Amino acid sequence: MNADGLDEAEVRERIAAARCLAVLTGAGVSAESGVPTFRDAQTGLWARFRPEELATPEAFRARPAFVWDWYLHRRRSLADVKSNAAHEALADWARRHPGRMTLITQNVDGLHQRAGSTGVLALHGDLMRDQWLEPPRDCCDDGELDAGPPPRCPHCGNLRRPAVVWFGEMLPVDALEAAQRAAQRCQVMLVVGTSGAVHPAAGLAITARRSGAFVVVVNPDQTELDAVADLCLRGSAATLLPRLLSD
Ligand code: BV8
Repeated sequence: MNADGLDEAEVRERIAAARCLAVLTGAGVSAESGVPTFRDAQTGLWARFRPEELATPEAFRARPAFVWDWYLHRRRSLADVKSNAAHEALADWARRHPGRMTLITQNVDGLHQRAGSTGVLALHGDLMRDQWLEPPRDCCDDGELDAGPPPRCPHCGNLRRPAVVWFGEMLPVDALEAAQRAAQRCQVMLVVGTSGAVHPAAGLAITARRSGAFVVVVNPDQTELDAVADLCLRGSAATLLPRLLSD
């Protein structure tokens, strides 16, 4: 067996022995479903912008229709997308081992939930849902909207926006606190398909390592969390996760 085989065997043994397994995923876990990652080049009208320039409250307030259309484009591209073997391996393991996995995702594509994962800690929100831009008044009713784009309250003009966490916005407190608890308590953390560039999500791997967990990066490329990991398994999520989580 080559070194990688030994590494995978060690990770499988540690997962089998772990009372608590935490998994932190990023856009790479959806790559094999055909969903472009955040680092992939944007397409079409938005090609000349980096996501960090579009996924902000300032960008939305400055160009609401342009940013709204970017989200509509991303929603439509998700309509026919299927979860892949990585999402399914995670959902299947959690079903076989109730209460032992905490799945934390930075993704907003809903593919973990589509694969059957429950209790997913979605740190960056949900691309398929909307919310009010300003705190809603009595007149704001999402059943009665002017079309826009973006859709708005016909009475006070409050805009609808995607229910995602933009850069510069706080993460949902309950999800983040639950993720931090899982990072502190787990014996093993798998860090799958993330460049580790976005905080505070990426910091969860540091918390896990500092709390004594065995941290494993699963990624075909180098990441900003490689130095935090005990082991880096170079490969794709849809190939490696079914092997690491088969028991
Ligand atoms: C906040 C929703 C504070 C929107 C997203 C330090 C501490 C705290 C904050 C900061 C900090 N430093 C900087 C910040 C600010 C900022 C930040 O992190 N900026 C970065 C760019 C430096 N963070 C924030 O603004 C956060 N908020 O800190 O608030 C605060 C406090 C008080 C009061 C007010 C505010 C909010 C961050 C959330 C941003 N929203 N998404 C939308 O989607 O439109 S983040 C976005 O990036 C996506 O969710 C994405 O998932 C995420 C991270 O990217 P990755 O998932 O890692 O994806 P990426 O493309 O980078 O990498 C893909 C990886 O997959 C690669 O490594 C690739 O090799 C790999 N891969 C490819 N194929 C495969 C694969 N892996 C496996 N298998 C494959 N087949």
